[in-house]
Amino acid sequence: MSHAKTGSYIFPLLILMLAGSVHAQSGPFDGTSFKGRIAFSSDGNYNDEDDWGAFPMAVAMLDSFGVKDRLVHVDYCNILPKNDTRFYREMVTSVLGAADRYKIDRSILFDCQTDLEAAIQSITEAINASSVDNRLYYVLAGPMEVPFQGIMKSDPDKRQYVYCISHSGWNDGYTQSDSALHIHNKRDVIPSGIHWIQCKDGNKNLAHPGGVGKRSTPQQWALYHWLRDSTDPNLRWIFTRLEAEGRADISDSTMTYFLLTGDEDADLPKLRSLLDLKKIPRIAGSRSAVRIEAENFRDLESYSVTYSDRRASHRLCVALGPTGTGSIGTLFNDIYTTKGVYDVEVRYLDERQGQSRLELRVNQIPVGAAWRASKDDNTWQTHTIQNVVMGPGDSLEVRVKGQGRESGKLDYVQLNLKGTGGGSSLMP
Ligand SMILES: [Ca+2]
Ligand SMILES: [Ca+2]
Ligand SMILES: [Ca+2]
Repeated sequence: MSHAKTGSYIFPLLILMLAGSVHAQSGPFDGTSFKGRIAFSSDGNYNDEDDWGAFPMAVAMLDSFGVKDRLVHVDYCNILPKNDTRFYREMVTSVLGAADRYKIDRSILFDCQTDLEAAIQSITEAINASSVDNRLYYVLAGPMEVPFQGIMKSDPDKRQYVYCISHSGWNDGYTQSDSALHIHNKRDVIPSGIHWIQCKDGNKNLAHPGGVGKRSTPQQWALYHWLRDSTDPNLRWIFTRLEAEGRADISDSTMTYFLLTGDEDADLPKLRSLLDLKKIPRIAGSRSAVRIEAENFRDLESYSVTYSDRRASHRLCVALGPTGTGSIGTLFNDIYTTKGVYDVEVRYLDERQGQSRLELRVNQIPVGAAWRASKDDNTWQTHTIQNVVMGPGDSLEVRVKGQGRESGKLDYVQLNLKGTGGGSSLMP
């Protein structure tokens, strides 16, 4: 892969000015107070046991950060096409057990197997209660169907204040073996007007092992013995929920850690420090790198999502349709981001069958020179445009003019922060 660098849009003096200024907290959490509300969506009733442990861990995080009063909605057991009675019973035990231990009001809990209509209604009401000063952060730890139904019934004008957070291609509806469990996928949700935020996949650091049907080894269990041996009885109880799983997998809880810290790399030492040692970590003012997956751009014009290239980030990318010309566009609106100077990476596949022309635009204006996919070696390439000044609310677009039989595949656009801008708080 090459690392081409082009363009320069601001003078070095401006970089220094921006780098030296104090930037506003871009939240939603500042280490003390959480601005807005939180909602959870979980499965656990079929297929994968991980939420039996991940859900209590996420609630324990809210408790440690002192923000559990911000939780306004929980839907769970939300795999609708199938339901395994043993899985269902264990997930209900985890959800009600966590709620009672951490004093979450049961009135905000919605069992999708017994109370689906009320679950959907609750999502709709949570969205409709949103405003510029009271945003909703909806953590998606199961399939998209129930969130989809709640979002579709909501007031379209309120969706701009809703942030859906996901980390998993499976949850998002992309799977080869379990497609029968998914009715709608995230592409049915993303164009609705909500903001879609994808953090890194928690299976890397918080699943030992990941994968349905596997068992943890003694060495893997030992990584979690700080829960078993804690002086906190609630953490000791969470360990019993991992034992019920038969393996130590709390991967979906990575999203809640990210929501409350801006840190996409939750791991066991960090969770131990927070939950057992009760230390609040440093909260990111602005993330140093924000990756916006191409498959999560709001508007795909002549582009569609392609699944299963293992070389692609989250194994998903977008490919051009037969017209050979298209674009992807979205708003830059991730959490813990700020106005600043960014190096912008565009990740694209340079196929042998053509030399497509690519161009990046910010707020409809081209930044940097257009370039061609002319290496023709069938590898993913990173093209970097340096020193782009942008901030939350700005629009991003990649325009591609296909050439030959190249399909113009795009994986992601990543913004790497070089210096932060002063002042404004920067959400739309
Ligand atoms: Ca899950
Ligand atoms: Ca090419
Ligand atoms: Ca991707």
